[in-house]
Amino acid sequence: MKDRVKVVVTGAAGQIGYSLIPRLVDGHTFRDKIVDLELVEIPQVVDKLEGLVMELEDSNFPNMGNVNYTSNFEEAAKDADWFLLVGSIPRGIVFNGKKIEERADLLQINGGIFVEQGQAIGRFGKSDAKILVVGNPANTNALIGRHAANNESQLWMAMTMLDSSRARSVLSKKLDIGIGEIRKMIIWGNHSPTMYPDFENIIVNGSPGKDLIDDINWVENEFLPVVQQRGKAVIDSRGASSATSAAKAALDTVMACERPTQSGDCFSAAVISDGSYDLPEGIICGMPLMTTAEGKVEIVRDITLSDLAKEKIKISTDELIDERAAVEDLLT
Ligand code: NAX
Repeated sequence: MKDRVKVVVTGAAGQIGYSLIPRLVDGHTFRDKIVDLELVEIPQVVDKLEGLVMELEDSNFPNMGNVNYTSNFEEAAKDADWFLLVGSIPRGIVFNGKKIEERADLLQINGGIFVEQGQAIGRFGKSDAKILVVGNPANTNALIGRHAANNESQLWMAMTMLDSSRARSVLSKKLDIGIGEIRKMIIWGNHSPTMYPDFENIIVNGSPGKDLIDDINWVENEFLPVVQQRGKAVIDSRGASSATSAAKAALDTVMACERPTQSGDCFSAAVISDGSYDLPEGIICGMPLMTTAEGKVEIVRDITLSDLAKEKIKISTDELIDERAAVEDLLT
């Protein structure tokens, strides 16, 4: 009998969901495991998921198991292995009669959602469940969810893989090499324009790649701003935020956790900081991670940070500390 994995996806009727969900059951992400899906939406939207389920059925994915859709997160959470928390309330919409413009309001509203979802995950999710928060502000949402879950054996992550993919794309053009030749593209800090893509620790074709760049003006004036502002550039052009690339990044994160990391490599996601690299403790911070042969995700602890890197990372961790302060009432 084939192994099964149960995956909960929130925001399932959104644009990332549409690109993400079919690829969870295509036999690649979870290889030959049978994938049971719980698709979660808010009550106003949940019925739309009937159409998505029809499409999934019509796609004849051989590894698709049971597919359910619901607005009841607690029900969905029961015995789940993976939670992809994509759903959140975006800036600019009217919520309870008020237009949500301020970051503080955004943090509070989404924070409330993540308290409820976190409590349910802590109580009903598998003890070794992995949780990937995509919905913004992702790091602080993950912090709130993790606190509410109060279940140390579960792993909470916020997604920085898309930032890492964007950085690899820019570097591959600069160095005129294939994407696959660049490894160890670490994103430090917050998933926001303050994040720090660590060009100094990349590995190119198995060797340190920093000297291949050797152009600090390009780093400061092109690489960092292009990567940090890429999300905005996509919105300005498309009139909507990144969707297919965000879905791919979520799948890449899942696969990075599901397969052992090759020796000398790492992947990017934000996890609870434990003081490694002198980062402030108790924030969900982008860091280098690896998955062991036993399937445990750990922080990689042997990266060297330059003074330049430390200075840039501090800007991002200061922002995370400010965000934490804005939701302090949700963390008590
Ligand atoms: P959409 O607005 O298309 O979809 C979001 C969906 O979430 C909606 O259908 C909404 O009804 C649902 N939702 C809201 N609250 C919910 C709740 N409590 N439970 C279940 N569902 C709920 O947004 P989409 O483009 O799919 O983006 C989703 C989130 O990803 C946004 O917060 C966006 O900012 C964030 N992103 C994060 C990225 C990252 O790298 N971490 C990159 C892409 C993206 O910007």
